[in-house]
This record gives sequence, structure tokens and C-alpha cells, in this order.
Amino acid sequence: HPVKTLFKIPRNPPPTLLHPEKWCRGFNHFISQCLIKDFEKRPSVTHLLEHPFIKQVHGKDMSLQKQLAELIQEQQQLGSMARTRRAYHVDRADKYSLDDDLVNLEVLNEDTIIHQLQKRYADLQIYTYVGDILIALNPFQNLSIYSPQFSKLYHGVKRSSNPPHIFASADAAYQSMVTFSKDQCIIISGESGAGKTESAHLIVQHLTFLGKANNRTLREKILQVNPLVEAFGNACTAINDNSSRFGKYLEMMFTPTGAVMGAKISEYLLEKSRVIKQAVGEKNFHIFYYIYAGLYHQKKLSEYRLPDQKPPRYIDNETGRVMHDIVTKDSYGRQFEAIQHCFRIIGFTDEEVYSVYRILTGILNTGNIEFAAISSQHQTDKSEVPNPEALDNAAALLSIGSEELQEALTSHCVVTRGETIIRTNTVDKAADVRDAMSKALYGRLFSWIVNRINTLLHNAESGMNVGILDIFGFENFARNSFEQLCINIANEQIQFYFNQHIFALEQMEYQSEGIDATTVEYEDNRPLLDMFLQKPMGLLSLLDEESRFPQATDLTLVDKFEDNLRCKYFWRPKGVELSFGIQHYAGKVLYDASAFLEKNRDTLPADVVVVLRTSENKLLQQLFSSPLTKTGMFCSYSLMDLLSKMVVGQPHFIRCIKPNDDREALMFSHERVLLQLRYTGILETVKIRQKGYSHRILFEEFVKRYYYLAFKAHETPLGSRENCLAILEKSKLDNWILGKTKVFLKYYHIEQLNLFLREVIGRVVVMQAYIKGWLG
Ligand code: AD9
Ligand code: MG
Repeated sequence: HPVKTLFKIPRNPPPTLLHPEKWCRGFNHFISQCLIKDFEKRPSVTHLLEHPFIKQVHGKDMSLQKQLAELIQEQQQLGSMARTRRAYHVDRADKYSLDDDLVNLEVLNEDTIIHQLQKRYADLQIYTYVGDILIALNPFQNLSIYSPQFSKLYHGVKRSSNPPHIFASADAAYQSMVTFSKDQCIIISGESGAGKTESAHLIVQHLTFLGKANNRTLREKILQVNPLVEAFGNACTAINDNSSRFGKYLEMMFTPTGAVMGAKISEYLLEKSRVIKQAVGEKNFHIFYYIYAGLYHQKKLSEYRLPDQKPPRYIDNETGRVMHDIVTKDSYGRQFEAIQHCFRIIGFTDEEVYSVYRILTGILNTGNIEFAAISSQHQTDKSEVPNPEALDNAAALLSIGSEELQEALTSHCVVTRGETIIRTNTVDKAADVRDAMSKALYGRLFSWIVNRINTLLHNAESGMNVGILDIFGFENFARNSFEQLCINIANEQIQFYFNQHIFALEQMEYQSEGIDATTVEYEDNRPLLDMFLQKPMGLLSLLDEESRFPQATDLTLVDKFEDNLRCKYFWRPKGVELSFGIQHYAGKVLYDASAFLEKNRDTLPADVVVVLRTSENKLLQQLFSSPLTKTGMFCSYSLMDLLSKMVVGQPHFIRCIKPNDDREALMFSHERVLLQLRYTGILETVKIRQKGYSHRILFEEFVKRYYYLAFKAHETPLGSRENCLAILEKSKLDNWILGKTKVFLKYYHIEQLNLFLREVIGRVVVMQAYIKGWLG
């Protein structure tokens, strides 16, 4: 046989295909040399299948030919990856650098950590590992490291083969999901403007690549989800021009073999108050500017009853500025087109989109309704609408009666002793009702869009998922209100969750498995969380209780806090009545309690609901057909829900860090970074990762997964400690530990094992292909 003699393949193949090392080495070598060369000249699989060698050896067995061709193609890709890698890292002689992981630091303290991060940032190495955790410094400039070429680079390879990258984290989660058939979740944290949302986009991008969404439409749909939801849920704040004003948990669903098949999104705590009012220098939700500008450029404003000289009050807090931007720059208009595209790709019907636009412009018109007191000697608490055209416009767009709307805004029904009495609203009260209506409309519209996306991207088949959590980051403005409190409590919970996983659970597990591991001290924010969440004396319970008293005021609320929250995390500054301070994990924040009660009550008068339910707009009717949401404890319920969701899967952490407050590229503020390293407990994390084991696998699961490495294919070894030992020894790894029921491994062990496994399986495929051809 010519091939046999040429490559000195022994006459008799070994008795089992599973110990093929020596026997097929020559054969593998042949493939990599000869076929790859050919493939590089003409990179086509069809061409490869026509290769005389493959044809001769494998005859007509097409599936084997295909397997072989794939294997070769993969090897060829590895070659091109190595080239990209070299281009990315020209001056790095060795492809693996100890600098990539803070765990490798010989001297470990704040100074060495920050020095290393700073050095890397200057080289535009924005990513750094702490074991299995990724630190991402915001580059504040576009980098060319997210192209398809890079996607290929970070595809099922050992982490140390490439420089740290967000794609590597996505790949790790994906590989874990496929290998262990378990749901995963990626938790992205960091303060406002640190880069969480950008990171989330990049992860979705890479997961769609890894999940080989063959179905191009599905891939495109999934990629449109974030832009669409963010147009409605993000806004420009004093810190970030694209700040998330809601929490988002995006689950990407995969088949058991790892092909992407759908997506699901959950939203938490949208900052609805932004619809009606924004702080100086801040803006409303993006979508309002997009739609106003889009309609302006399409000359359709009059169709939606919007003035073309002056934008509606809700989006024009800095008079003149917005109009100037809309007329001179076309970017808002282009964004509107992009959103129309998103709706279409995801599968919203034209009718639905039209209804959404009517509701959005209805809200803008509602904001223009004014109220004036009716001056009469006897009735001082009566109001009327001095600009009835605004009322008519709003009513027309919401497809409800104009008179009914006016009545619902300027009066309310009270039921006393079985009798219904109509009471009039003061000017202030009427304005509050108007704004409450706008907030409710927007909040429910947002939830509807999210639900609709879920229906459109839903897949009934069961599978596994990777969830990506991207919430609003910790905020500390000049003036902090109820919204900041909710946002910061949410971040407090994420920090607690991180601590639980990285420190508490880890140390508990070592103990229960009888492993002697030194403990690492860390800052536990549990007492602070208790101060917020405890019942009945936690801050949120007190807030709810006070919200139920009609006589309560924001001042009585702060008094109540002061009387009951006796701990070092709460204080009340002297001389400023409505203010109180909280020592958060990420720093001290001073809150202004004005309107806390009203915002927490978040009530929408029944009169308004009744009118909105009469709308001829089917979508709007639907928004208000469900029972009213319960008031109070909203904030903490949502958080619990959020955490209970995350606890299901294995977590992967990404910690975003903001290198400076000026959003400047290449500027590294020592002070700001140090602060973030401190409050996120990076130093302690490095310590525990140096000592600890990030992967703990039950004996049974371990044997099931890796028995190929030490046993024969037809064997079914028991999931015992001894068999785990046999596999580990065979793999020639060190530094692992066997506990009472679990194998304790470092993250790089997993990579090594998976790589061995793929090698062995790959060899078996080649072998079987060869032998079939040879013998048959
Ligand atoms: V907030 O808590 O939602 O207010 P995020 O989400 O943490 O905040 P975001 O991802 O919106 O921050 O990032 C802020 C800005 O930083 C972006 O608009 C980009 O201009 C910039 N950024 C962040 N990450 C990257 C990146 N990987 N490449 C380039 C980036 N620019
Ligand atoms: Mg964000």
C-alpha cells in the first residue's frame, strides 16, 4: 500500500481505536502537511473532497469525507488565527504573557495591580484576567479588535493561547454550556459609563458567531434586540450619553449541540420618571428624539399633530438646543430609520409599529396639556385646560375621547359609603395625573415591546441558555433622587452576589469537602443590604409603610429613616431637611428625598385607566387591560426576581472599570481606578483566585465527561474518586485537589482537559475514517 510504506504505518492497526497515539502520528502529519498546503492554495471543501488522497482512501463514504475535510479546515483556520494573533501582538515574542493575568503577579498589592493595569492600558491592552474573571477598562475609542477575524481567534481555544479579550469570556461561557449541558450567566458590573452595555453587545455578537446561527434571519433578529430595546430604555445622562435606564437580562438559547435557536429578554425597573422630567444637561429616552426628528425629516409631524417649530415640552428642557440638533444634524433621523429597520427585522407588523408611534407621539402631546385654575370665589381647587388643542391632539393620537380625557385629568371619583362623588383636581394635582398617565403609558409600552420581542424570538424546543446581565451602573450625581437609590441598591445586590460566589460559597465548599484552604478577608456588604431589605424595619419597608399614610410627607419619611435606621451606613446631614446619606459599597451618596413618597406610590388614578381602556387603538387597550400593578416594594421585589434568575446558572464575571471621568482615550486616572479596584475587592479577588479553584465538578460528572482520556470508548467506568484520579494522572496535570465528592480544578485545567478531549476525539475520527477506507 503506497501510503502505508510512505508513512511507515505499522502493518497491524492496534486492537482499539482509542490508543492511537503512536500509530497514527505519521498519518496526522501527512494530513497537516500535504492536505493543508493544498487547501491553502484553494480553500474550498468541495475541492478538498476531490483530492485524490481522500478519494482513494475513503471511496464513496461521503460523511467520513466531510468529517475529514472539516478537521482539515479547522487546522487550516488555526494557522490563520496564529497569523492574526501575531498581528495583534507584534512585539510579543511569546504568545502567552504572564502579564495577562493578575494572578501571576509575584508581589501582590494595590500598587503592583494598578501599575500592571496602567501599563497595559497604555498599550491598548484593555482586558486583563484575574483567573476566570475578566477586567475590562473602557478604552473610550473604537478598537479594531472585534472583527470576524478576532471571532475566529477566540473559538474553542485555550484561554492562554490569545491575549485577554471579551470574546474569550463569551467563549468560556459557551464552552461550559456545551461541555456540561448547563445554563450559564455572564454578569457585567461596573459604575455608570464603565462599558457594561458595550461589553454586553460584544458578547451577544460573539455568541451568535459561536452558536453558528445557520439561520441568517435568526442571527440578524437577535442582533437587533439590543439596539431596539436600548432606543427605548437608554438616555443621555450627565455621566454617559447612552446610559441604561433599566436593567436587562438577555438569555440566548441554544440547542444541546450549541446552535443558537432563540432569545429572551427580561427588563427591570425602567426609570419611567425620565419621560416627564430630566435633570439639567440630561435628556429623555432616545426614542423620543429619534421619532420627532424622523417625522420632521419625513415631513410627517403634522400627521402626528406635533409642532415643527418647537419640540414638545417633554423633550425640550433646554429650550432651543434640541431643535437646533434636529435641524442641523441628521443623526437622530438616521437612528429613527435604524429603529424602523429593527422593528421590521424582528418581525413586528406594520400595524403594531404604527400603534407604537401613535402612543409615543400621544405621550409627547399629553405633556403639552396645560392646566389653569378656574378663578371663582367659591371654588379655588378647580382647574381647566387653557390650551384645548393640546388636549384634542393627545386624545386623537391615543384614540380616546377628548372630553373624557379632560374629565379624567381634572377630576376624580371618590366612593364614600357606597356613593360615588366627583371631586375636582387642583392645578398641581391635574398636572400630576397627566404626568402619571404619561409614565404609565411609556412603562407599559416598554414592557409590551419586550414581551413582543420574546414572543417573536421564542423557540418552544428545550435547550440551554447563556444569560447576560447588564444593568444600570452605580450613580452619584450632584443631586440624587429615588431613582439613584433604586439603581444603587440594585448594584449593591450585584456586588453581594459577586462576593457570595467568589468568597463565601467558595470557602464554605472547601470546608465541607474537607479541603484545607486559607481564608481571604473581604468587605461583606450584607449588613448594608439588610439595612435596605430587612422586614419590617429595612429602608424599603419603612418607605412602603410611610407611602401608605395619606398624611405622610417626604420630611416625615426622612424622620422615620433617622429614627429606625440606626447604623453606621446611614446618616442625616445637619441643616438640610430632606437629605440623607448612605455609605454604599462604592462610596458615599447624598440623597434628596423630595418626591420619594410620590415616586414610590407610583399611582395611576382609576379614572385615567377607565378612559384609556376605551381607546380604539387595540394595542393601547391591551396595555391597560391587565390589572394595575401593585404599588410599593416594587424596587426590592424586582431585585429578588433578578437574583433568583441568575442563581440558576453558573456565573461568569466581567468587571468594567472607568479609567477617567472625562471620557478620554488613553487617560488613566490613578485615583479613580484605585477607588474602583478597592470597592470591587479586586485585590482580594486576585488573592483568592491565586489560592482557589474556580471549577468544582462532582466525581460522577467528571468521569462521565472525561473518561475517554483514560478509558476505552466502550467502557463505562464508575464515577468514583479512583477513576477521577486515573484520568487526572493520565492527563499529566498538577495542582488539582480531590475533595470528598468533587474534583477541584483551576480554570486552566478545564481548558487543558477539553483540549485533550478534542484531540483524542479528533484522532479517533481520522483513524476510523482511515481504517474504513483502508480495510474496506
Ligand atoms: V451605564 O451604567 O448604562 O450609564 P455602561 O453601560 O457601563 O454605563 P456603556 O457601555 O454605555 O457604559 O459605555 C459608555 C461609553 O464608553 C460608550 O458609549 C462608548 O463610547 C465607550 N465604550 C465602552 N466600552 C467600549 C469599547 N469596548 N470600545 C469602545 C467603548 N468604546
Ligand atoms: Mg449601560
